Amino acid sequence: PRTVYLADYQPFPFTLDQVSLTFRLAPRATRVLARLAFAPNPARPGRHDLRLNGENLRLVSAAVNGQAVSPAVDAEGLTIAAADLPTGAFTLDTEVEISPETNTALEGLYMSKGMYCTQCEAEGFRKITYYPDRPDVMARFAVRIEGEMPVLLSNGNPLGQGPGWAEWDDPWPKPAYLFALVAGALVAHPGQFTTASGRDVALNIWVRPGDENRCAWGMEALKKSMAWDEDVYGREYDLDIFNIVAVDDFNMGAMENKGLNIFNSKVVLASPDTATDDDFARIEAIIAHEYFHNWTGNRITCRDWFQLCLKEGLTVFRDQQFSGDMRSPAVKRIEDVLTLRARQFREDQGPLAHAVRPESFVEINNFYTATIYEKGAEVIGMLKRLVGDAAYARALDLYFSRHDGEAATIEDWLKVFEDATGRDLTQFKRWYSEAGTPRLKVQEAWAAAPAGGTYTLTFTQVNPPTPGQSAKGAKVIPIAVGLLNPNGDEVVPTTVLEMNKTVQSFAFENLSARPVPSILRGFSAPVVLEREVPQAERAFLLAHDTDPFNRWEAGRALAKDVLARMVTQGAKPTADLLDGMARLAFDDSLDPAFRALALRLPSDDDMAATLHAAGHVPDPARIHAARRALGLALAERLAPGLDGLERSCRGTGEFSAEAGPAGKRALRLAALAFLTRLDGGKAASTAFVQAYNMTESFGALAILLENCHGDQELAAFGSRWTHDRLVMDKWFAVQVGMAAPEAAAATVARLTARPDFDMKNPNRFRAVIGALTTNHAGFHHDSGAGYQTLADWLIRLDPLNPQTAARMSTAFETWPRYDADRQEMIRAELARILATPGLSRDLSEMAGRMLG
Ligand code: DPP
Ligand code: ZN
Repeated sequence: PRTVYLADYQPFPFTLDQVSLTFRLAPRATRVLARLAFAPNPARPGRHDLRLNGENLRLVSAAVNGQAVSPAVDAEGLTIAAADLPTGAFTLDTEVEISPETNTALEGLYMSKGMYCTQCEAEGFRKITYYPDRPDVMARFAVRIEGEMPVLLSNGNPLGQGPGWAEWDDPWPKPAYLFALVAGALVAHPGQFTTASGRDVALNIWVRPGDENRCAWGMEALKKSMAWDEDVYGREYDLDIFNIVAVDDFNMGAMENKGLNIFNSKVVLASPDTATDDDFARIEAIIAHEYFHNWTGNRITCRDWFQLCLKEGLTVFRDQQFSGDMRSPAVKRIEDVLTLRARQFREDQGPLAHAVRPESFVEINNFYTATIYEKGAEVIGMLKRLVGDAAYARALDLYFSRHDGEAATIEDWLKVFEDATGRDLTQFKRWYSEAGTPRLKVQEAWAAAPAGGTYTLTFTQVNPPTPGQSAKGAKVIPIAVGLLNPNGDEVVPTTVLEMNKTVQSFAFENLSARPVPSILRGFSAPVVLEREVPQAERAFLLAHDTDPFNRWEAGRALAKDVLARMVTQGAKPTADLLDGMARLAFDDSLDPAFRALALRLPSDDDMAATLHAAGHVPDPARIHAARRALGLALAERLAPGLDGLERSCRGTGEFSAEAGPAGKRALRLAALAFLTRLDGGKAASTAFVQAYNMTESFGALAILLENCHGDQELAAFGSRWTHDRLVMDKWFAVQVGMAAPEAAAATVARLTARPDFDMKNPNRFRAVIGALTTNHAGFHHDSGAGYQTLADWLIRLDPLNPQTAARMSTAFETWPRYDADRQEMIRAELARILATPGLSRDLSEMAGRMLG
């Protein structure tokens, strides 16, 4: 397979103003008629062949300016020689035939339970018609759909419709990856929004009949997002209609197609009965994310796919800001850092590490990663911290006014900040070009003096090598620091230190006593802090830090220290940790959501990474056992107050998915989990029976299964929800996720043999096989059964859906952490995958990179 390089970028030789498409829908023989109005691109002087992308298309006819032509067709597209083209502007008409019903890759035009839908990002449009399928070709689209379906949707504004047809017109130029079409027997949950400048916008969430009562939350989230983007970024919606469609078979979460967002039904449909609080929060965030793309992604798009973080990093950053504003900024920040460490740090520390803006790829679908998305968002957060809120706002205004309607680059993005602030961002740009997580070592010095002492922090940054990048330069690192007095008072409020050298010192003068530092407040940079901290100091910060993130971080670090010693030395949990956690658990002045997060122990995978970084070879079984033991010790320490805590957090009255009540439910479940360690499952069984929403019902079930109870409840849950595909995904996932280490692979075998396991549905596949990969001790069981099971299923899925198979293969990326036996077993599975005849470009790129 061919490698694509950033350095090879060239503009497309033709401009394309207007696209007219006609779809004649039929499950196995859809006809697509395309009229493309090309003109020579002044940016590429001379005469050029016309090369269009196209895959799995049957060309019926082609004509240039109305004259039939016979282009050269190959497996990846068609070519019309320059000599066969007019010298000026011309029109190309093509007609192709495609088969949506047999399209199991879920890319291009496909069918999901009788409904037609599309997914074109990144390179799916080439499976619909011959086209310059690249984001820097932006055109206006007019679409006519002919088909016997009651609802026929595309991008833009509706032009007209009648029985069996509809026409749409999108006035905003867009790349083909934002094209969408939906046709089906759908019903709308309608809404309405009036923009700041008075434009009335019709809103709809389109679903299959029966799902209408699960749309209200998504609709509210959409309205909140529209208002927030006006208030905070000054961005208004720009069409008369905004449609969202829920689809059951979808590879990703959702897609920001212009005016017609398509969502995996899992991240838009919700009712209190069927969705957990986590689902509600995720739906709110993803609705916002896709809506925000209308400006950051659609109005300003990416010049090429190497710039993917231009839209994704910025849009993730914006959706994180939004969720923080809707909920608790501190809790949201903690959750985002947990995700960053669990997914991005893990990626950055393994064979798949790549830069936020990579320089080459084989299959672009493999680069929709935590690095592009989450680290891409962190880089923007650092930029904002360095320039300040006001300058950030000025820079964004300039970005929108300067680049509206364009396909932009990271250079354009940084230039806007340089012009708005006068700052030189040359060094900062390393965050985009260099992979890897910097390590930040800290040394302290204290010089007492009668008039006031001086406290000096010296930081050393280490930028470890990653595949293909051995030597790296110093990064610009914003380090937010606050200092506390030994009595717990803050003597220096949060100050952002700007580090730009490999070793750098910062002094704080006139202090009355040696302070306790709170470093990297709010997680001000995506780095690993390396500092030997006595447990007593962590306990002090857990009790006194005024920065909620670092307060949580202190507890987290303490728990990791203790767990690491339990694993490596057979140590016992310390009073510092147990007492600190108990104080926090019962401190009613704190936000329940924050307390629930603080009581959550580091995951097995997190501990494996932590131990590996500290020079140990992590043993999954011992980690699992230590984490269980720490859970029990905490339960015993908390025991006197658990019952009361659980009771005081019970809900009363009407269900609300807002952050306040959700936080109480989270704390209640945390208490219930500890109680279950002590009471044989009594309290959790009662909670399961009395649950009046999915959060409590599913939460109690998961707690029971985690503690080897709950057979009866599992059966009851399964029979109650047999006909609900989204809830049944939870039923599948929890069994695998909570299976004992030695039973995980067998649980997968049992569940995949069921008739309702459908590997073609990505949600169901992820519910079962994905849950195996997150059951750390089960996946890494020393029998190798976990590895073998995953490899078997990836090999089976690959011919049907390479994108999802490749994504899930990243479960193997942590192999270098483990012992020689496990390394050998994983590498053998990767080699077996790689040797499979006819393997997709997607999965072979991933397996190859992981093998190194
Ligand atoms: N662009 C989608 C999103 O991240 C994914 N393809 O919103
Ligand atoms: Zn996105």
